[in-house]
Amino acid sequence: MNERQEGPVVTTADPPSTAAVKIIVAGGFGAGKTTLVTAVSEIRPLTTEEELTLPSSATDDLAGVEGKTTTTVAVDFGRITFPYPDMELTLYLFGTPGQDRFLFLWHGLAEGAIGAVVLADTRRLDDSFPSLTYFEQLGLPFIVAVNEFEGCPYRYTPDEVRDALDLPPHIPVVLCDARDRASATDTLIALVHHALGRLPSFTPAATPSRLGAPA
Ligand SMILES: Nc1nc2c(ncn2[C@@H]2O[C@H](COP(=O)(O)OP(=O)(O)OP(=O)(O)O)[C@@H](O)[C@H]2O)c(=O)[nH]1
Ligand SMILES: [Mg+2]
Repeated sequence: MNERQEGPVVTTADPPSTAAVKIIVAGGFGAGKTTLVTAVSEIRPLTTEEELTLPSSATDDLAGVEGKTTTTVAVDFGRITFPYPDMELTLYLFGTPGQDRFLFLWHGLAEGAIGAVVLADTRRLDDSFPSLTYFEQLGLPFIVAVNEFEGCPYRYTPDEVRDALDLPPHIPVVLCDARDRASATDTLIALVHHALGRLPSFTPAATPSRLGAPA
C-alpha cells in the first residue's frame, strides 16, 4: 500500500517569488537624501519636510545648498521594485533626517535594515562622518554615494573620496546624481550587491538578473 500523501511538493531550494528588504538612505544635512528617495520611489513618497526657520539658521549650515528651504524632521519613505524572472525584490527606502539633533531617531529607523546608502556632498564631506560612524558601530553594511552637485569646484574621484573619509577598500564608493532616477537606482543596486552578498539567505542566483554580477 502506498502511504505517500499527495499534495504540492515544497522544497527549500525553491526561490521565493518575492522578497522585500529595508534600506536606509543617510548622510549629512542637505546631502540629497529626500531628493534620492523621491527620485526613485514608485509610490508617492512620504516625506516629513518642515520649513527652515530663521532661528535654525544658527545651527543649520546652508553653505552650498542656499536654495534649500525645507528640512526632513522625521523620515522619508519610498519603495522601488526590481522585476526579474523568478522573483521580485522590493526595497523599502527610509531616508533619515540629516541634522545631528535628530540622531536619536536613527535607532528605530535602522532596525531590520539590510544596509545603508550614505550620501556625501564633497563640499561638506565632514558631515558624512556621523553616518559612517553610526553604521560602522552598528555593523550595518553601507556604501558611500557622492552626490555630485554642479556647484562643486572640482569633481573628486571615488578613490579620492575614499581616502578623505578613510574608508577601507571593501566599502564601495560610487558617484551619483540624486535627482536622476537611473543614477539613484544604480546607487541602490550597488548597495544591494554589497549588502545582500553578506546574507546567507540571498545567494547570487536569487538576486535579480538586472543586478548582474557584483562590481
Ligand atoms: N544641483 C543639485 N541639487 C541637488 C542635488 N540633490 C539635491 N539637490 C538639492 O539640494 C537640496 C537638498 O536636498 P534634500 O534632498 O532636501 O537634502 P536632504 O539630505 O534630504 O536634507 P535634510 O533632510 O535637510 O538633511 C534641495 O534643494 C535639492 O533640490 C543634486 O544632485 N544637484
Ligand atoms: Mg531630507
